[in-house]
Amino acid sequence: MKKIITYGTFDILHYGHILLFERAKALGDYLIVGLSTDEFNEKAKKKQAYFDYEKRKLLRDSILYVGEIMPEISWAQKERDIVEYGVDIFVMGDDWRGKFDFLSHLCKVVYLPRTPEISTTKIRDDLKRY
Ligand code: C2G
Repeated sequence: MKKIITYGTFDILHYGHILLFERAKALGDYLIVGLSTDEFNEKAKKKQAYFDYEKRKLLRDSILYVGEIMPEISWAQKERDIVEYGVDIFVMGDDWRGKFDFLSHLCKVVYLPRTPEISTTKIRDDLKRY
């Protein structure tokens, strides 16, 4: 079974996230999502998600492409996760291109094109105008 892993906050779920899940899953058989915890968002990413971790996790559980969710609590957990989960492919959107090449000694690293016209920030900004 070919395992894929990806990480993110996935706040205010939108089709850009779902397309990423779909394309990541298409690379293998089982997709693991490292979902950024609220604490990791606040401390490391300096951003606060609109939905808290439990709600963001619930949305993911309903998605066909996602095999399982685990918490992303630090930038440094990826290497351990790849080994412990027996991951074959690490996937991120290409806004991260190059940032995770250091993982290529452990598994294949793939950057998928972002869906350009949508983002959680854009949704939040657009809603402010209503
Ligand atoms: N994404 C995408 N298209 C969009 C928006 C996001 O393909 N329109 C992808 C991003 O490239 C990323 C994933 O969806 O691979 C999750 O995006 P975010 O929730 O914004 O996560 P991010 O803040 O990039 O944090 O350790 C990695 C980090 O947790 C990633």
